[in-house]
Amino acid sequence: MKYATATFSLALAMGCGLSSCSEDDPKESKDYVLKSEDIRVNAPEGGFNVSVDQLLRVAVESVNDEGVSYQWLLDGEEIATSKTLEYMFAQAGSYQLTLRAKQGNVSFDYLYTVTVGFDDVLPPTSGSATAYVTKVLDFMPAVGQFTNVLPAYEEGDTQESMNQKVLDAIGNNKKIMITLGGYGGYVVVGFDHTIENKEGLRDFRVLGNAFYSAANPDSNAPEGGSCEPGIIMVAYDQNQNGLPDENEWYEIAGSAHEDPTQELWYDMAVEAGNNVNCYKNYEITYYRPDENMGNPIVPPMDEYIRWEDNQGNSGYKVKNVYHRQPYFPQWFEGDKLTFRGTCLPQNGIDESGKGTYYVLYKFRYGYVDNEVNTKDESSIDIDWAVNSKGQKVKLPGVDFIKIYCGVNQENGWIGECSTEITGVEDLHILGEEIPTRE
Ligand SMILES: [Ca+2]
Ligand SMILES: [Ca+2]
Ligand SMILES: [Ca+2]
Repeated sequence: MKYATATFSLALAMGCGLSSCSEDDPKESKDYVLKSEDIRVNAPEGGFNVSVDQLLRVAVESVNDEGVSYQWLLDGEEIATSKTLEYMFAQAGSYQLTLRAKQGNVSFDYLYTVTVGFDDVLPPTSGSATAYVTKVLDFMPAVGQFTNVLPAYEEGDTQESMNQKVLDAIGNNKKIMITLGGYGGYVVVGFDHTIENKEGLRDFRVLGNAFYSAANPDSNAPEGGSCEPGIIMVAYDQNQNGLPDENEWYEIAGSAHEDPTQELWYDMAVEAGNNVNCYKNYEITYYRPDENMGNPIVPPMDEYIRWEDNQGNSGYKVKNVYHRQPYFPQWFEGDKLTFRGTCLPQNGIDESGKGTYYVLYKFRYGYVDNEVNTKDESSIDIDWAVNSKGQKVKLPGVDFIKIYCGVNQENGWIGECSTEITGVEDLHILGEEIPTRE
């Protein structure tokens, strides 16, 4: 009975569509009054499932479209005003889709969940694939005492020649150290194959130079020393264009992403007056210092390079007496450098109380240059990747890795917290089986 009514009304609505009536015509639109049950969407149980970059088409069945407008909202933001929705999702994750049907002052919302993932099945990794970095796509360290040194900048160097120097250092298992400088400094690397995300296993390791301090005055302290965490982003080349597109990046959610208060040194850092917030949309800008305008700077210099962040903080990066070269990347031509990302709690504490013994404490897991390379927690499970909303996504594998320094902190005479890297290893090609965390 209901079906017959719907068919009849639909025919009427179509007839109306062919003639001259419109929703602007008050005489005609008052004949039909929209009711909630007049709109139907054939949604699967548990919501829609779709793959990244594939078309989701949602058709609406209605009794009568007279004076009725349709609006589609994704997580509350309008994405379409057509009756039938056609939409492609650029990022994996879970979304709330709302259909809003409106007639005059009458409005009904219909809510659906859309789960966006990947349906790709990776071909087996070929026998000739190497476990190590084979490409460097970008490299921009932030201000730091080893910037322009690791690797060395020489007059005339360009972004391209610096990328090549980084590849010569950390590519192909050479294991020569590079620095990312202070917060935000980054490198983007690629491989000759896709690093597979194997179920239940960690998949790759980024090598750093983290070590534990041998003589912490606080003998009860948790593990720490020189832990200078870099945050990892991963990209699966879903569109197969050989490049990491903006929408293809996901961040590895390490322990402080999950809950910074669980770090074993958290209370100590609070007591030391550290900034222990974990900022999700942090942004910092460093301003080129005067030495680039022909004024040599004689260290030490407390007010060397000015910085500002988007949390209302600002200050200067210092130049120390041990490293006298410019700390601002010399092949970069602009007057200021801006970096964005997650900013981790400050993990450095002066354990001597007089500025002589700094300990940079270890985060529990999920970062680079944070755990000794031989320990399991230096390795990463691709399953820890999250989208910009912090939702877990299940990538089939990873073609590109970006690493950026995750802490903005100066630690007295030892200088800024700066992530160092010597390479990346595909654990599956090396035959290392490291179970993921519980
Ligand atoms: Ca895995
Ligand atoms: Ca791509
Ligand atoms: Ca380091």
